[in-house]
Amino acid sequence: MIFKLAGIKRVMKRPQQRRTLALLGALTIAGLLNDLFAAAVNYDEAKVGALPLPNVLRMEDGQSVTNAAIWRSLRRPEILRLFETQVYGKLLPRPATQSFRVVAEDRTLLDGRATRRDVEMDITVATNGTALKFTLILPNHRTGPVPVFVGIHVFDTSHSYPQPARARQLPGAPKQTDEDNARAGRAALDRILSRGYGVASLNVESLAPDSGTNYWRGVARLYGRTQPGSPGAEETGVIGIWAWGLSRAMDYFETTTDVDARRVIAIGHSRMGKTALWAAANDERFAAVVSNNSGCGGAALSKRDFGETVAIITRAFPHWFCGNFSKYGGHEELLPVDQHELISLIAPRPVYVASAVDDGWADPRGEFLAALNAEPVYRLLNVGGLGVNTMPAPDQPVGGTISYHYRQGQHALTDYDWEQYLAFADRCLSNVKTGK
Ligand code: GTR
Repeated sequence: MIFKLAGIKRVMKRPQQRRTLALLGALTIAGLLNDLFAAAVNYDEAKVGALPLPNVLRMEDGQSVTNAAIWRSLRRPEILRLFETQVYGKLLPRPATQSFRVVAEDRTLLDGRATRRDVEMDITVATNGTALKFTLILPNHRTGPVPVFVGIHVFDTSHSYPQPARARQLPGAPKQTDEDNARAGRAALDRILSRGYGVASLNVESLAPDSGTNYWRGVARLYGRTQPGSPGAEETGVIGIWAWGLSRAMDYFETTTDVDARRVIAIGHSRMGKTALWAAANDERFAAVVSNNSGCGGAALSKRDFGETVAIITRAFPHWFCGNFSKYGGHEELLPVDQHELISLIAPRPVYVASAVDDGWADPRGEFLAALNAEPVYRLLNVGGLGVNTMPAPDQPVGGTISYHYRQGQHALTDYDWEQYLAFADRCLSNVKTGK
């Protein structure tokens, strides 16, 4: 033993070997942690569990919701309140003072077929202020106000060719050059604009940076947060702040004659899909919403143990939610609300939920089931719903006022997705009264 210890000590004296041992130790610990973590993620449908979902049409006190009036006056506010107190935190109030400035406008985008407009929103709360930034791209062939898709980071606003459909690259795939990206960006934009839609993207930096230590330096600071730290029990998390930002963009759309504010669709991929759903649940000015691969905390049911769970997401991203949400990690049976009820808050407005085959992390079946279980509210409000009971095969879009598809491929917002969303928008916005 003494000999062994002496041997190790001798080795530890040599810097190169010391580093190697430290690295091996770190790798083993990281490996063990990875294995533990991987073991904790379930991808087996047989092991999902059978936690019952809250009945969207039954009040907490057991009363049935039998008509639209009870839904509107009692049950909808009750569900909204549960999401505010247990999942996302209550949205911040609208700022007392806000104004908009067009800081740049380029009418020559896409060989003159489009206009790019960079807007800053000056916001003041008490004596503190900040400027939120977003970029709006409009088709130049418009004859009146256009419908618009709006989301957070729907495209990279710093790029000269915003890329609304850039798919995430598979590891090992040939690296995309700037030129490839520019080409993909142009094609996607062309598709959206030639169909008569505008598209707008907000930046998170001045709204709420996506960081547990820095998120509070955005708008939260104006509303009283003075230091880092995870959101308190019912305090607005970052998803709530981002959703609030989408409503500020909507405020701008109401002031500009180029956008038809009655035909604005909130859209988001992944964490921004969660955001789009929560924004539209709160702000009924959004005519419709698209959730692309939004997963846990978005369209996927929390009470299913498949892919990312409440425990995993609140550990990795505690700043996204109000503090209370983390209590339900591993105790989902206690959660008084689930994500089908988030979708029900959108009713009677159209909603599109989309999943991808290679995106088990986001639990495609959980996303489909949330859409399906929101349907009773859509039916109560006489606007139809999903129209199917079983999950469709890949690349077979289904639905009506609630629409759904399960696309081949990975976690991304792709050309295929945009094609479906444009058809959905054409279909469902044609009934909305247009114009200003
Ligand atoms: C993941 C997170 C998901 C999803 C995704 C994304 O790390 O676990 O909930 O939001 O990020 O936004 O791309």
